[in-house]
Amino acid sequence: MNNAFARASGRPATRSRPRTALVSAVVGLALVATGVAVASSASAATTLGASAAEKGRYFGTAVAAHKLSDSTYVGILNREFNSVTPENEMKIDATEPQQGQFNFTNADRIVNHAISRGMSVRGHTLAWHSQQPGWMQNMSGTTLRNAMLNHVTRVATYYRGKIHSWDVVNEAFADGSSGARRDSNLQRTGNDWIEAAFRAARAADPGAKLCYNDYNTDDWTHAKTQAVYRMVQDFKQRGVPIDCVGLQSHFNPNSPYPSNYRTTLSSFAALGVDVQITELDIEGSGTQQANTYRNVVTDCLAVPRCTGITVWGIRDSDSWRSGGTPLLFDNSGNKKQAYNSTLEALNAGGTTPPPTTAPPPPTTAPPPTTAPPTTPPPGGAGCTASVSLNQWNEGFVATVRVNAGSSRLNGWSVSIALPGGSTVTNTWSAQASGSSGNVTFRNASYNGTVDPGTSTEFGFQGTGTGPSATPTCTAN
Ligand code: 9MR
Repeated sequence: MNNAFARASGRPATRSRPRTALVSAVVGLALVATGVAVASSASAATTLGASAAEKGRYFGTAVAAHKLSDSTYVGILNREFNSVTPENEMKIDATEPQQGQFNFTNADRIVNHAISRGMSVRGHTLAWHSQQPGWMQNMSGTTLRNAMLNHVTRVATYYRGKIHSWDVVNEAFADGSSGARRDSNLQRTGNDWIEAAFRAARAADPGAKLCYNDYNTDDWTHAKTQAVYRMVQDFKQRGVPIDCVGLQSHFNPNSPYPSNYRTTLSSFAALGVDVQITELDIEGSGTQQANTYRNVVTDCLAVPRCTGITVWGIRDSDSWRSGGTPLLFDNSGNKKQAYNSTLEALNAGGTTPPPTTAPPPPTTAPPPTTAPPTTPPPGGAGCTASVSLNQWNEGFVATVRVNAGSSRLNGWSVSIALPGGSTVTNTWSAQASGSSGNVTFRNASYNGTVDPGTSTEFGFQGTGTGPSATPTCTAN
């Protein structure tokens, strides 16, 4: 990793970006024109990380620990990137599989790999409604609140000094036009659960930037974007410790790159937080994909507080949406057209002065991009279930809530009709029978018992179109 930025600090210099850097002659002229002293060089940077570092930014990727033995993967990682995000290894189910028993083995493999090479590390994620271990899914109220805060404290303390930015809370807002918080066991502990998590994270690692991270918050006109904006504004006004907003930026035909993306970035920045593009992938190919990557990078570089970009994987085959070939390297590790446009945009980029005012919020909410979840009230004994869908072009993630009626559930099964051609590829917190047509999900060993009037959650990922029919829940 030949990267002055990463070597110098080990974390992105976002509070005071370096004012001198080795930059290309073209960029050098642009910066001189704005009064910034720079040294110029005759040639442009040849890797993503080096080019981003010249702009005081990082360029990162999600990394999976089990791929660190793949020499093609590691070769690209070490050559191109100066920041990493563990793709799954720091999530709650990975780091605290049993309550009070922490496991950092796989996360440490990534952290050690990164730090020993001068890369910085984004932590993902301390508090989330999803990928909770079974013991946490079963909790509620004060017990859950305390367990969550203990988790935040223990994990952030363990990694103190090693993480440049933490996704303290992930995906806490609902899709659609409501602008509401997403219902979850954490949300039901009280609306202040997010700020409580941020305060605990600050206490545990005062040097880390603390981020709120979400998806479908890229379009400035969307209700969800506006809702997150209002929360960050409120946190800043009340002194809740928050330093950054993460825009996941998973782009695909259902959730395309919006032409007002730069407005979104600059509007959040104007609240006094950094903005980070945290899980970038862009479905498509060829020139269309290359141009969209170019636009995203150009937008980020135009906003001084857009401090870094992370792509959600290295090769297309490493992507959670591999069918959409959304990344910068092909399955063999060759650079794609999108790689070239990304590097060109990084090399061409400069910065503009920070915006002073945010544009006004839209007066009308646009239609939701995904159907809002419906939660029928559980009636009588037995159970009901509802599905919340995150759909993209070739696949989906379904989150299913199982609600107990007036009697305690001692085991449940949920039958879900999948449209023709759709296949379940991955299930968590339940066991699936079958993978297409009518698929039945039975409770896992730890979440079969659901008290009257409470609920539990499981999820699955699939290819094709997600379910639209109401699921059938059966109590054992
Ligand atoms: O890429 C991750 C994939 O390997 C997991 O199966 C999935 C399970 O939830 O999570 C993926 O990462 C998600 C990230 O943690 C949060 N934003 C959405 C990402 C894609 O689902």
